[in-house]
Amino acid sequence: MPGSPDFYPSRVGATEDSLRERIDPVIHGRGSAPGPHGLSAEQLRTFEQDGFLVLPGIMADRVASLRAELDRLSTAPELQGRPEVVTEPDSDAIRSLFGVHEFSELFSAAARDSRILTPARQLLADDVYIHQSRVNAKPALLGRSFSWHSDFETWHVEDGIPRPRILTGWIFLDENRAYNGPLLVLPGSHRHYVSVAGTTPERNYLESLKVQQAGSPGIHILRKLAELCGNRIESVVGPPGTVVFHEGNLMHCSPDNPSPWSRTNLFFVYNSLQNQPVAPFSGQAPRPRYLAAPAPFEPLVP
Ligand SMILES: O=C(O)CCC(=O)C(=O)O
Ligand SMILES: [Fe+2]
Repeated sequence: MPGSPDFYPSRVGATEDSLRERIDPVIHGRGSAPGPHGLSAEQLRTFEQDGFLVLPGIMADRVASLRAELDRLSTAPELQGRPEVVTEPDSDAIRSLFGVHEFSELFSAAARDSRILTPARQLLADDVYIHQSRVNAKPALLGRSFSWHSDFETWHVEDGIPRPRILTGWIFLDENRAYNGPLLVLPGSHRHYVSVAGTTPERNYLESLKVQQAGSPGIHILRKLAELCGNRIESVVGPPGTVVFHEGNLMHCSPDNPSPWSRTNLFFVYNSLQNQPVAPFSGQAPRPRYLAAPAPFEPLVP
């Protein structure tokens, strides 16, 4: 089978990172807001300009049950030793739990809650399915950083997601504060594509889910990108139950959590049904299903 065209090459053996044009729109339709949970024209503009949109506390009523369910899953005998459970690079504390919507009806229901699914469908202007779900626990004192990256760059190179018509809707299960390791974003960076130097090691995810190296851009291109975006970094903070829509190609990272409180967030990656994966552009085998859902793709219904 001939390979699909690669409109967003990255990790293709270059010696230096480079900036490339983003050829896709950021929001994919401007129709009227679909129902009571649709985004306003102003919210669409914010997402389009900044690459993210924060809705403080809108799903607070689900937080207690999701936290309790997470506590249950974290110690569930059937999950012990499974690859979906990723520990921190320097301790046995849980860093991430992947595939939560497949393990738990409560998580699956949260992904279909109209307050998060309706805007996701509206922004992508299509039916959507879940490419990946995860909880990042960022435990008190032990939660370690995430390097600068664009999620889309990884999903493109390692999972074969063709175009940036994909986004993450995430829900704070704890308050996210300036000092507990919140996400740091470069607003506007999603409108540029960073093609990262180097190549992708075989089965890179075994390493990258603990400490990402391949696909994380270096200081020169980060400075250039920051300059294009007004030299401004924003931390994404808010109370539990806050929902954030995060464009797939937004450049972001997050620091260690040095505080005595956890910073736990739940992420659902929604992909447009018109943007189904092809063979990974790394040339390697597809990643396991808990990282990259395989066909058949069923549209989610709110
Ligand atoms: O949870 C975090 O702080 C960073 C998460 C992130 O960027 C990712 O999992 O792709
Ligand atoms: Fe990320």
